[in-house]
Amino acid sequence: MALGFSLGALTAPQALLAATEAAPAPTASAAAAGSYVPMAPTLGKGMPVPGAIHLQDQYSPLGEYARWMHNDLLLPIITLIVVLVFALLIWVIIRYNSKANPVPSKTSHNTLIEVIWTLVPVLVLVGIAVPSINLLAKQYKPAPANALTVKATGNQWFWSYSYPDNGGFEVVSNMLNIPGQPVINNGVREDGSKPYDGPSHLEADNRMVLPVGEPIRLQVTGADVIHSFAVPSLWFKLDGVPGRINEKVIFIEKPGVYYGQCSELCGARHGYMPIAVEALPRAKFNAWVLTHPGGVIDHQPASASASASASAAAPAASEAAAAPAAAAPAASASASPAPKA
Ligand SMILES: [Cu+2]
Repeated sequence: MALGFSLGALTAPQALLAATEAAPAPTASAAAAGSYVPMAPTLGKGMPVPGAIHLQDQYSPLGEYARWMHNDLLLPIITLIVVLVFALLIWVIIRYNSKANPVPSKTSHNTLIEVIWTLVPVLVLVGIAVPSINLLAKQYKPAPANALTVKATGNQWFWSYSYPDNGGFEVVSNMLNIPGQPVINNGVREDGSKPYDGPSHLEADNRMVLPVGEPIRLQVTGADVIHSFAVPSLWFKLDGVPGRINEKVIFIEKPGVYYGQCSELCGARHGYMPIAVEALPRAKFNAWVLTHPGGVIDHQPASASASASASAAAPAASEAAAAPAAAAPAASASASPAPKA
């Protein structure tokens, strides 16, 4: 940010020009804001599929690493060990039973064999521990200071999502009603009544919308009892504990809709608090933010773009120039310290 401001001072005349050009942006962004339509999910992506027995396809770097570790490291090692132990057992049963081997050997020590059966398991455990501890450490790595913060609160029995960096608005997310069944939660309409609805029991009336391609600081808490925010395809699970905030980075590589559920038994309707995460490119995320009353791009009010001072507008103006794809909504964020286009 400091660099941004010093750059801004150097490029002040262009920044003024850019700020002038950005002036009509609120109207443009308002139009863009009105154009938000929820994304239709891709069948089988970010959701469970019938008959599947392994981890869901992963859409975050940590998830891909963990999936590699499970599929290509742990499963082969486990399979080899099971096959080896089973073969040894069969061999002992057949070759050394009392009929086949009436006079048993009196051997009580064999140094070579003892060294092997101590060393090999140690090496196997070290081989598993290195990537395992590496994954654990990566999962605890905090978000960068300028990362977008989003907060998920578990309630009996729905999720609410607030966006403190975007004006503090809150999205209440209820499960859609199950077709042909009485209203079981607080759902406002039936699943399948809109073309973009996902699977029943997993789709929500208002999704958690996040930008793709950037680390997001996701904070999780509980309003009443312990809940757990879990989205398998994004390799994210974190308990929401009343009176405390847990946080972890969520990073989504590709746009899409990703589903999860509360994963801590939290009461009678625990099974009816799904999580629907819609990941959008930054510009579309910004447009979605502006559909909410009081919604602002990152920390700065959208209306400040017209009146922002040249120095404050400079960082965003230079960012906007560097990223034409950011379009109108990002331009209206002129005073934002770090709009991540
Ligand atoms: Cu819950």
